[in-house]
Amino acid sequence: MSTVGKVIKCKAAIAWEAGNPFSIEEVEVAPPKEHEIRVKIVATGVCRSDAHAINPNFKEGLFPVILGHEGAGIVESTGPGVTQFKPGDKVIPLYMPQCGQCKFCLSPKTNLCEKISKIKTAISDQDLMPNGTSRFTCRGKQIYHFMGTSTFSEYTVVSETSLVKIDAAAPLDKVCLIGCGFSTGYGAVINTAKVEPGSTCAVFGLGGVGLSAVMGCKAAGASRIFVIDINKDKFSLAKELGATDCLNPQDFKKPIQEVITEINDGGVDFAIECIGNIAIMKAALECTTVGWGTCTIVGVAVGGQSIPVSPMQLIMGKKINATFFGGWKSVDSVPKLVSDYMAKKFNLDALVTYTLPFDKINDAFDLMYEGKSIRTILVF
Ligand code: COD
Ligand code: ZN
Repeated sequence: MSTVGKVIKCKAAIAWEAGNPFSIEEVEVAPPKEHEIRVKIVATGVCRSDAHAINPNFKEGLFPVILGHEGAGIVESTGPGVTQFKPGDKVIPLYMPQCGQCKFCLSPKTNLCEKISKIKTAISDQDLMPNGTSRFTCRGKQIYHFMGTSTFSEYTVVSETSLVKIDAAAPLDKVCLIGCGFSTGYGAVINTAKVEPGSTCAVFGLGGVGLSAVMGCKAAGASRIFVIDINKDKFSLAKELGATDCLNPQDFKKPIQEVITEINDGGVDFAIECIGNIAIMKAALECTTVGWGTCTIVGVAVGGQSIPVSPMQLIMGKKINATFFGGWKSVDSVPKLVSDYMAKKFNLDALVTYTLPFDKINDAFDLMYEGKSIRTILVF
């Protein structure tokens, strides 16, 4: 029986409050309104940013909420006015929309889009649909959306500017990683840092984002790729993906930035911070060479702390920049990234440590907290 135009009852993981495990519940998902699409999520990754959102120190989170922003699925139905999507299309929800019309979309200088309504605090943004209401209810309560995607639900509703159609042959349990982790790390290197052939790089943090940054450094032709992590279990995969020097800061008496500047002739050309720790952001800037070193920040620190940057570092020619969704204009780039994956231009499979049924979502978070997974993919 067709579900079009009807409320769908399905499974979702609800975060009722910060700091507690998810509870798998039956939720009601309303039909899509104007310029909205209801998507059946087939697979979703679990990213550290989902963990940030339920961290009690992260003050911006709204509850109860359905998290998840690294998903892939199939269009179930479309609301009035939708012309670019039809039922059956394979799609990736986009936490960074691309409306194509705002001053940011019209500029080649940024991948931001005005449709992120609270553009200054993008990370916890898009907690309701653009008309200010939710499409989710559970036990009679309205449930917040998350990043405009809410992929921890068997069905979700997204705005048409937060969705893109991809190759019908794409394996959704892999390309979901293009919805966040891969694109964020790889794009930070290619689009934001603009790593040059023959250059030296340091990637801090070897989660899904950092390892994707390592892949980006390798693809850009870096001659030496330092990787830094306190979990040495991450080093073998980092080496497979192109790392040349693996450093655990706990093995050294000196700060890691001093170690790198000593080994590498005064510092590296490019440093990429993929942890979300302000002390490491400072170290990343300091491990770059004077003259032209570039530090690219990917992480956001929980609790809204600032980076203590000495102006002398900048006066001596170092640069600091940052990236959101790897600088990709999402609607333009995600289908191309999917095609590149299908053409074996990069390796997403290496990032998938576990594939688990959706009901195991709390186990997936535990594996991440314990440092035992790069990515766990949950499948419905
Ligand atoms: N020193 C060295 N390594 C460390 C340290 C430390 N002090 N602390 C943690 N690490 C290592 C961990 O062992 C782990 O290997 C790695 O850092 C972090 O990996 P994950 O798997 O926890 O994280 P990712 O790769 O999923 O996400 C990293 C982000 C930096 C993207 C995330 O934490 C974040 O800050 N996100 C917000 C910014 C953003 O762009 N959000 C958009 C959607 S992600
Ligand atoms: Zn993410």
